[in-house]
Amino acid sequence: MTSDDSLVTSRDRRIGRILLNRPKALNALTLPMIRDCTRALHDWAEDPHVHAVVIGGAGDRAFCAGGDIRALRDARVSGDQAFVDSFFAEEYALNLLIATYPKPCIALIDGLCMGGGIGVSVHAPYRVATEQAAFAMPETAIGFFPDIGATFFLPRFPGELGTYLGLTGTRMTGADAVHAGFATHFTPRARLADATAALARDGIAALAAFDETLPGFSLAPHRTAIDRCFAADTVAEIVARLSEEDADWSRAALKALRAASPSALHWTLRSLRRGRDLTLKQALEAEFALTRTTMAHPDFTEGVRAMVVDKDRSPRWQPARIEDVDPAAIDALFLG
Ligand code: QUE
Repeated sequence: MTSDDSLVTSRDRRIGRILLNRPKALNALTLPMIRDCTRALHDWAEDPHVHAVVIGGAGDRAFCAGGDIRALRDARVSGDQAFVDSFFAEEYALNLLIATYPKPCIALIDGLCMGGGIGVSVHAPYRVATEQAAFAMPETAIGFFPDIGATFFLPRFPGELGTYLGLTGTRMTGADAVHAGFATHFTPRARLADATAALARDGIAALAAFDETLPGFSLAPHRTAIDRCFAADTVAEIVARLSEEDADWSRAALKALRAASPSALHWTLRSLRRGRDLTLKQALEAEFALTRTTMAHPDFTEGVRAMVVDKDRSPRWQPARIEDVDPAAIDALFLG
């Protein structure tokens, strides 16, 4: 267990339980948490008394707000590339371990779930979202790109929904997250403790009783327009198509794209298109390679400063406009 209990593992009858336990930091994943989570999963894979693993977050504000991007920014600023490499390599290895785990893994997602939090839930075969859950891949807002296997799973969401979510960082409710593919089950927060107890008593079969009637998909009326706009091959063309729409969703999308790092939008679109043809393992390898470039770019340190450290929400991107990103420089990143 981590020295400060930021990751708590326990056994309860048939299940192993993992609790992300940094509620004041919205359970954001640190490297020690990633290491402890990995160790517990390896131990339980060999333990015949453990039939399934349940992962959840402490408190009611967040399942997990993402990776510990403050620590990544600090490492970047002090030139500690070894920390940056260890963080991403071990985080992505954990994502793959969850995807290939020999026993059922169940994520209980209540509250905010973003970035690295999606990475430790979306690859599990069972993902229960509550009516208080909020899902997002908001990396372009901090000068980064959707990683943790997002370049594998977002292109597999219906139509161009994944391109829309990955570029704009739009938040989804728990119910919408089931429609999109982030989650598989929908259960009210008030029943989560019962669900955990039932899983411990009866194993994975208990989960069927915790899948309540799903409200309709709030984006259903916009699906055709989303697919039309986000099927474009360049960020500039996506912006042009959105500008032709006259709807609240398209205005919000444009606003998000204008606020995001222009470089990050280009990395993201190229990565999502490439990910269509990759396996999860290949996608994670490609993402790791891309972290080298993106972490060296000034937009990451500036984005984390503006959104998380100083919280002024006014990043100064370099370059500042989508049309000023050099296409040849982006192409060079995606060769080979
Ligand atoms: C975009 C992001 C992240 C974000 C804010 C954004 C992100 C992330 C965090 C975060 C939140 C709380 C913490 C923390 C990090 O915020 O990925 O350490 O305590 O992890 O606008 O992508």
